[in-house]
Amino acid sequence: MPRTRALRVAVLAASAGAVAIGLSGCGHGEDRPGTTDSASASTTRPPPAFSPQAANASVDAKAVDYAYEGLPTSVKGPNVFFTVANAGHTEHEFEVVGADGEPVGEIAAFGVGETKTLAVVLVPGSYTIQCLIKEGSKTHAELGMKSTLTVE
Ligand SMILES: [Cu+2]
Repeated sequence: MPRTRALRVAVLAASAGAVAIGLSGCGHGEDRPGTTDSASASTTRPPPAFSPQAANASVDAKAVDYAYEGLPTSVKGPNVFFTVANAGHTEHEFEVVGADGEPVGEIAAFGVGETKTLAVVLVPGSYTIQCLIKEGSKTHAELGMKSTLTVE
């Protein structure tokens, strides 16, 4: 009998807590761990600058030996979401460099057959996309793996 009553009280407290937050200490306590869990889960994931849904432009490209295929010459900014597949026979990277020569975003070296994404906020202007991995004494960029992208 006491066991049944205790269970019923717990169920009532749980449903009360779910409907009206802060009515009892129990309801409040139940609400907090959920909030904390979701907050810590999102901070442990690598945070992109924005979600693919929030992109102004989505660009699908391929990295081959030694060029980028499928890159447009201009895109709408500022939120540009790149998806890059390595369709070559060696590692490649995808570095976005501003007109001032400063890198603004990068997909670090990734292997054959891999596909990586990069969410980057680009102000209007001209950008260079390049791969600086070396093949002998030359970089892939010097071998042709370099593109210009205008962000509108
Ligand atoms: Cu490369």
